Amino acid sequence: MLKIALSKGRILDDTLPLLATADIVPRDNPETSRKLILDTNHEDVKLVLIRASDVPTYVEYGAADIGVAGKDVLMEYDSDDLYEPLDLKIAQCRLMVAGRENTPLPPHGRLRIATKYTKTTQRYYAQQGIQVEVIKLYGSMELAPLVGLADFIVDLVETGNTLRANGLVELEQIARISSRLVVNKAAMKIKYQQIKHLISQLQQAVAQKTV
Ligand code: PRT
Ligand code: MG
Repeated sequence: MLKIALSKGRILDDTLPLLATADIVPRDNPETSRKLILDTNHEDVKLVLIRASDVPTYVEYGAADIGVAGKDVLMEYDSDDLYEPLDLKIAQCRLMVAGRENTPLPPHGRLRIATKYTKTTQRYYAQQGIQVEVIKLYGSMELAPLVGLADFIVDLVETGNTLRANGLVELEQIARISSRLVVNKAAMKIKYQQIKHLISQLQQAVAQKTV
């Protein structure tokens, strides 16, 4: 049995065509079904639908053998216990520092950064020897600089429309983001042939798409 963890939304939308090229097709429509475990055209392959940020956890603990997760989520999860064998080149965006143009230096000295990527943000500034105060938010990061909660935000940017609509600008790029295939280390050994086969099929599917 091979369990593949995916999250609804853009990752599922972009992964299903790749899986289809690898001849894996869910029996029910994942967008409309309320099932969390979906059968596929293969008796021994199932799709598990979970939150994007939970995918690394399921795969690390072996509750799923394989998963698809954004590099942003993987950087924040920061585990040495996951294989990351393939860049699927889907759900592409960038992790950015953003803020108001000409943000005045904070009177309190230390920069305050609002983000849901607290570890990644700490690491990014620590590498530059800059001390910051990171404020954890769960959504609507763009609001923080507008109401004085933070000087800057760290968030994903795709078109830049969300920033622009809120009068914010991109300041620094922390990383380019795309979704990656992640594999449980034990599963990679025990189900080597099956997983190896799937990886090479997905690899071809990605290559076909980017030609
Ligand atoms: O369920 P949970 O809250 O844990 O997950 P989620 O809401 O982050 O899931 P989802 O489906 O929104 O995102 C899944 C993955 O898609 C992310 O982890 C990224 O790797 C990737 N991705 C690609 C994006 C974007 N592009 C993106 N534009 N994730 C989010 N956005 C958001 C961004 O946060 C911001 O609010 O879109 C807005 C910016 O878009 P633009 O086009 O206005 O710049
Ligand atoms: Mg979301």
